[in-house]
Order: sequence, then C-alpha cells, then structure tokens
Amino acid sequence: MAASDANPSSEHWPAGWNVRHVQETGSTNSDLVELARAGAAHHSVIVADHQTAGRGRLDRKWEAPPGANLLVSLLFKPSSSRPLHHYTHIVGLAARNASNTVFGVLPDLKWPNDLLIDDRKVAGILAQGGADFVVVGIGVNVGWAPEGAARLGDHVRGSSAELGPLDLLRAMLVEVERHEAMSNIELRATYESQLSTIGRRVRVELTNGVVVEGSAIGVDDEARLAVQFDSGETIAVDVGDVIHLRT
Ligand code: BT5
Repeated sequence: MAASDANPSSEHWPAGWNVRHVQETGSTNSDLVELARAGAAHHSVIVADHQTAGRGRLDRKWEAPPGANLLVSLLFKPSSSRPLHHYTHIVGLAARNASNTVFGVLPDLKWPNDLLIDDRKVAGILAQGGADFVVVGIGVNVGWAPEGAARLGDHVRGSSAELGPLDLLRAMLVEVERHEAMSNIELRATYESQLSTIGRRVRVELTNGVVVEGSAIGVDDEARLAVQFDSGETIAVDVGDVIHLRT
C-alpha cells in the first residue's frame, strides 16, 4: 500500500535523523527495505500511525489499531566493523530505556529482543538485512495490546499518561545514538547485563518445530542463546521462540 504522509509540522526530531511520519501503510519495514535498496541514508526512519500488513518474524502478523502504538522502522548502514545483529540489540535496549524515560516503565528484555512486562510481550522486533544495511522494525504497545500481551499504558503513573508513541520514538532515537557510540565489547556487555533470559529456565521452540527445555546460560559472539539441558549438554539457539518458565 502507498504510504500517506501525516502532518509533520509540529514534529521535532533529534538532529541527524530523517524521520518520515505516515498515517497509514502496509508495513514500515517493507517500505524502508525498498528505500534502502534505492539508496536511502543511514538513520532514515519511517513511523506509521497504522499498518495494514504489519509483519512479525517468520511470516507472522503484528497487530495494532490506528494511532494506538509505536510502529517504526530504522535504517542502519554501518561503516564500521559492527556486526549487523548489534543493531537489533541497540533498538531493543533503546526502546527499553526510552519506555522508562518517557513512561516510567522499565520492561524486561527477553532473548533475542522482545520486551516484556510481567512476562507478557509489550514490544517485538523484526530485522531485515541487505548486503550493506539492516532495517530494524519495532512495534511497542503503548495504548493497545492484544489478549495476553501488555501495554505501557496500563503501567504508567502521573502526567506521562498523556504522552504517546511519537514521544516514545523521540526518546528512543536519542537512546539509539547513545548505544551506537559504544564499542562492540561495551555494547555486548550492556546487552547481556540487561537480558533477563540469562539464568532463567526456558522452553525453546526451534524453527523445525522441536521443543526443548533447559537453562539459558549465556549468549555467544553471534548472539545465539546457549541453553543447557539437565544432562549438562549445551546447544546454541540461533532462531526460535523462547518462553521464560516460572521456577
Ligand atoms: C515480532 O514478531 O515480535 C516482531 C514484530 C515487529 C513489528 C514491527 S512494527 C514496525 C515494523 N513494521 C512491520 O511490519 N513490523 C515491524 P514475532 O516474535 O513473530 O511475534 C509475532 C506474534 O506476536 C504474532 O504471531 C502474535 O501472536 C503476536 N502479536 C501480534 N501483534 C502483537 C502485539 N501488538 N503485541 C504483542 N503480541 C502481538
């Protein structure tokens, strides 16, 4: 679907970001991947009030009614030796910290990049890469959540209840830059220290449908989750759905 621009006159974004705000589109990720292939610059951003074909990972859907939530994609064209998966960590960490700055709510970070409140999903990330770029899309439930998920609005206190998705984005962009300024080593350490999955008992549904259970003991250089079975054997999980089990 062709994107229609929202009125940008009152919107101020941090310097260095090229933010396009649209009322409605199919998927901000699909739009930005197309723009990236056509030469869009590092730090191009598309934020939508509504997506008619919002995408999750593994061809799943991402739902949100018009105007309720943050639906945004960010383009990174790294020039350094930074691994592309670091950008998904940067966006996850930035969204977590910005939720705290704007709404006073600090969600848990679940491997690889979901944000949770009380073990319910409040945000999800979808990264799509090209040869020299990565588009990181994130949906954050601000005012609406589907059954079984969480929204920031239920946990906000005081005047920040009047703030919305674009306020969250503004704070997020500042946080993204703060994390981009970190060295690879510092970023990895920050990610691991904030990842609530480490040390938890987890159930992992692998992409081939096999379900395994064990303890999450760490993350390796490729950001794979190390899961140790009760037998002592360890596997590295690349892609999969992780559920934190209650102990
Ligand atoms: C994700 O997928 O968590 C990635 C979501 C990325 C969405 C953003 S929005 C901006 C950008 N443009 C896009 O088109 N996408 C990105 P996954 O882990 O596969 O989770 C998807 C599953 O979460 C669905 O199958 C539903 O069960 C559930 N779900 C759908 N909408 C949700 C919501 N608003 N909150 C919580 N869970 C949701």
